[in-house]
Amino acid sequence: MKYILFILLTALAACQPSIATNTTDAPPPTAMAMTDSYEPTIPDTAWLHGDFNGDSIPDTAYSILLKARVDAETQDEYTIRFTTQDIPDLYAGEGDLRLINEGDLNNDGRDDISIFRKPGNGCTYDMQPWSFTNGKWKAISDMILVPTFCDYMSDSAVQARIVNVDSTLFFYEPDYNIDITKLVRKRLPLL
Ligand SMILES: [Ca+2]
Ligand SMILES: [Ca+2]
Repeated sequence: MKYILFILLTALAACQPSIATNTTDAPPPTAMAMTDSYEPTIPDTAWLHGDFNGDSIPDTAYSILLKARVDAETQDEYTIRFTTQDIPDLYAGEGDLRLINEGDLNNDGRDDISIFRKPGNGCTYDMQPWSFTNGKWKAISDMILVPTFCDYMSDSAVQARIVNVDSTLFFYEPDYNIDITKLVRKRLPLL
């Protein structure tokens, strides 16, 4: 009986109309696979001490990889986490980063943090100072651009880009009008 059933199924299969396939139009399976290759890099970062909530107890900030880059055209995505539980994450966005303790930029008695981020292309980093205010992270100013001309900048050199002079905040940028090897001081655009 099983043998007869097998014969019938085989005959039925043989009678099925053949399905025309056009293999020239169909993308090969490997077309969906990523073909870009890249070398993973170690982030500039990643941890920082300070008293960010003003309770006189030292806090530690450290970067956490939220989402890894998927190819050479994208960047890793990070958030900043804190050892102190009542300080929420500070979302950092995409790009390898370094954390800078700016001291107290906005005169509220708490240390403030600048996030110094590596660009996807080129050598112009971006930088933005943040303050922990009323239980939330608040940007102190707009993001500023920091052209590095592809030279390494020390932590102290990065920190010196934003300064508090008599309770007024300034930032330094290359003098694009006269001599880009020199820095000029400008008012920091506060938010
Ligand atoms: Ca603290
Ligand atoms: Ca502050």
